[in-house]
Amino acid sequence: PKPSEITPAVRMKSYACQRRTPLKHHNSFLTDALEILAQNAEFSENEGRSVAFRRSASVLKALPHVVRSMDNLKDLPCLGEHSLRVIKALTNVFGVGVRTADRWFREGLRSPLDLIPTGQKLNHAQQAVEYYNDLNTPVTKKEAMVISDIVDKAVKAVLPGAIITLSGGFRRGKEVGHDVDFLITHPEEGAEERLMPKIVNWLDDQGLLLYQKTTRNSYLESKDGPARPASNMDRFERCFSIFKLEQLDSDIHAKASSYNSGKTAGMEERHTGSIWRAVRVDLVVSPYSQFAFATLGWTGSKLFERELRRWAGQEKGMSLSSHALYDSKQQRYLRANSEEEIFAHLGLEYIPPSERNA
Ligand code: TTP
Ligand code: MN
Ligand code: MN
Ligand code: MN
Repeated sequence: PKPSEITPAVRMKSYACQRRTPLKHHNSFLTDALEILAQNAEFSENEGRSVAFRRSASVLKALPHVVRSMDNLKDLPCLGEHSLRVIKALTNVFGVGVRTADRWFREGLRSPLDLIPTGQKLNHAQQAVEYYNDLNTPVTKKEAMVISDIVDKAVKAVLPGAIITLSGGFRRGKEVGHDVDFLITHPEEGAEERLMPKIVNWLDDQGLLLYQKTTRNSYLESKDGPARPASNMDRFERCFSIFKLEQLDSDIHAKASSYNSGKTAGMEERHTGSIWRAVRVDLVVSPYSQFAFATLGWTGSKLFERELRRWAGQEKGMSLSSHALYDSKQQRYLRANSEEEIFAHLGLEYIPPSERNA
């Protein structure tokens, strides 16, 4: 090939938390397929394979150019045999690849019942089935902003002085999400205890909740040891909820088909003309002393979080969770008041939220 056609080899660090991963990158057609396979592996409970696919997708997201041939992949980390085979197939027969990926996605579609935490009453589950279509319609940034205002009002009504942060994908600059995530704290340590039931009651009184399941904070009574929860789940007081979001006129006309009207959804009688949709919202309450860790932990992406913890453990002998950072050598917890301080403790260059889309 002519020199101009040769893509220069990219030196890439092997941990996602050492790399900058933008939201918009050059290889979506490959990373979409790899992530569908990752999801498939997850459904068949093959966690190892799922993570392997996610790692290779993440490497391609950080590449500054489109992958055009297998040569472009020389010396890149985390590309295993399975991933390479998929990439090879897709780069060779691009059109077929995309259609195949589409079909995999449809076949692997989750059951609406997955939305419901186990042990719920059946009528709750049945309701969730009705919201399934809404919940599969991406939440826009505009809708996230409306929900932000509602959550802000609710929290400040029950605890003046509280601080509310939009976290998750919207904090990373995503235009759409599958839900809206919020982190709540109060500068006075302890003032946040048992806050969630009050927030939930306020929202429920206003008729803003279709579903909610609150889990109590279990950090103090947990026996997990320093900064290391038994599972990846954290132990904050948390609410898995479905909001009933009134629609703006302009949005109804734009996307009429994806919304429920009061009558067809079979819900209790509402004002005539009231149109709403269901939106998944995660609320998390953190004590002030853990807020920086909670913010880092709830900003994502999930792979970025996983890689941060792997970096901490394998490269620094530290243990990171959404609650704390423990230094095993010094045998003590390292405090932090900001995400910047946590990156510094970990010996990492600070990566802003918009570049944590690993
Ligand atoms: P998600 O809301 O699942 O993902 P997202 O906001 O990145 O993307 P989407 O647009 O699809 O909603 O999770 C947000 C972050 O919260 C993610 O980094 C993982 C973290 N998280 C926890 O720390 N603990 C948990 O129990 C869950 C479910 C998520
Ligand atoms: Mn989210
Ligand atoms: Mn998600
Ligand atoms: Mn979430």
